Amino acid sequence: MTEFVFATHNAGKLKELQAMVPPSIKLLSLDDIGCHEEIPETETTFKGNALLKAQHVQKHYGLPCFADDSGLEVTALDGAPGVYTARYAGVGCTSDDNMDKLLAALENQSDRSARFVCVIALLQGNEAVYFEGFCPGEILSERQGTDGFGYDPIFKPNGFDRSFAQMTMAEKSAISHRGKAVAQLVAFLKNSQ
Ligand code: ITT
Repeated sequence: MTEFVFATHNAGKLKELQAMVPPSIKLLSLDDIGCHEEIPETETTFKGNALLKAQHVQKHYGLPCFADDSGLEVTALDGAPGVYTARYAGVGCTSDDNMDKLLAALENQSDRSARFVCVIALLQGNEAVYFEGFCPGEILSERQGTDGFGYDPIFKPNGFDRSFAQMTMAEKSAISHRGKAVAQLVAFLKNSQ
């Protein structure tokens, strides 16, 4: 059994990760280790911010750790909101505020293509190993479904006629940016045992 902290304050991400990792990997949440502070995300890349989150836990709690930084890149917005996806509508905003802002920004836009990106940084001593996953799709013109978290109700992955919020967690994870990144992480951990 290997124990890792998954450095996120996002309950939706944690729930997905817990369902994805095999029983041989025990995941500890930030709550489990008593880390309640906000971890600064001051970098301009997903990789940089994933590393900051993992390093924070290693430095202050001395535990094996990985972190995910993720977001939405919208073609018509030149890749925005990107690393600012969580706070697109401002610091302290809700997912509903974010979705409203994105729907307004894409009003009358014919190109609604976008992709979700997820980068996981796994710390091994002072070295970081990165795993990346993408999920191409489009931004719907209105919310569909209520499951999931974040922008799930307005994101429809390519090849499906449902939003992420209309899928079960297992269906979403099989094709999602996070599911793809985690599959690589799990394979890496198995090979390095
Ligand atoms: P942590 O930093 O504590 O992990 P966070 O929510 O701030 O939590 P990010 O900085 O990685 O996480 O922001 C990513 C945002 O992108 C997240 O808040 C969601 O709004 C959105 N997002 C990422 N993955 C998503 C998914 O699978 N479904 C819907 N929205 C997602």
